[in-house]
Order: sequence, then structure tokens, then C-alpha cells
Amino acid sequence: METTLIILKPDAVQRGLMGRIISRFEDKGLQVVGCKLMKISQELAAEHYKDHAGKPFYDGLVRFMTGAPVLVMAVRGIGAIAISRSMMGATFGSKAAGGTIRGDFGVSNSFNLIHGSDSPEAAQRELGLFFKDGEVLDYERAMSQWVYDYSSGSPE
Ligand code: IDP
Ligand code: MG
Repeated sequence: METTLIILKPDAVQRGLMGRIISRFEDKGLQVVGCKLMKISQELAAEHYKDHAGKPFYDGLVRFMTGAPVLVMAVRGIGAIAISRSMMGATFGSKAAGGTIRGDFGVSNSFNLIHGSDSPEAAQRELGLFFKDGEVLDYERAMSQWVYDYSSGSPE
């Protein structure tokens, strides 16, 4: 099982899209194992987006992400990182395919609703930035036997 960091960005929160976006992850069968509303500090935004420092959009990105609350989630499943990235769609709302979160809910190239970790290394780093020990929970879902095929002994 993989766990990834998802952030519903300030535009998703302000536009009242949290429930609909969370539902997409639940509908897919991914498990929400951590979830909280928070305001991102300048320091946390800088650390989270350190690979983008110096890029032309960086200052605006940090202003956007720190300007209003976000909802952060830890989302778990087999291949959760790649599955989440494909559910999110391309970076720019104007280019993202229909059927994806960015494609269905937005048109902007900077207010693009959602962040998802892009690799196992990034997921581990980012989950550590946003969740303290004990805030990501291991728990069994009642429906787990119907989300994955366990007939071979391990989930498929
Ligand atoms: P990703 O979120 O799809 O992984 P990245 O290239 O890692 O995209 O960029 C991080 C975030 O920076 C994007 O989600 C978006 O909010 C913002 N961003 C990226 N490129 C641009 C740009 O050209 N203009 C404005 N904002 C951008
Ligand atoms: Mg990225």
C-alpha cells in the first residue's frame, strides 16, 4: 500500500468543492487515512515548494497557497500516487482532460485546485511536512474486501 499527500488548495476550499473532490477519491476506492483543514505558513509553503524556488510563478504560488485555508489529506491504496495524479489531471486547468479534477472543475493555470505528491520520495517527504505522528491512521474499512480482490491472500 502506498500513501500520498493530497492538498485541496485554497480555490477548492473557497469554491465549496471539498466534498465533491474528496468523494472522487472515496468513489475510486482509495482510503482517506488523514485529513485536516489548515492555513499553510510561509515557511511550510517554502519547504513544500522548494524545488520551484526562483521560477517565475513561485512568489504567486506561495501567496496563493498561504492566503486562505487548505484541506490536506493522506490518501492510501495500491499505486495511490500514480492513481491520484491521473485523477488530478494535467497541471493547467485549461489543458487538463475532462474527467479529471482539474479538467472538470477549473480553467486557471495557477488556481488549479489540488496538489498530489509525484513520487514515493516526494510523498514521504510531504506527508512528514503536513502530518505529525499519530495524525495518519491505520484502520480497516468495512468495505475493504470489496475494493480489492483478496482471494490470492494479498490485495489485487
Ligand atoms: P503539479 O502541481 O501538476 O505537480 P508543478 O509543475 O509541480 O505542477 O507546479 C506546482 C504548482 O505550481 C502547480 O500546481 C501550479 O499551482 C503552479 N504552477 C506551475 N506552473 C505554473 C505556471 O506556469 N503559472 C502559474 N502557476 C504555475
Ligand atoms: Mg509537482
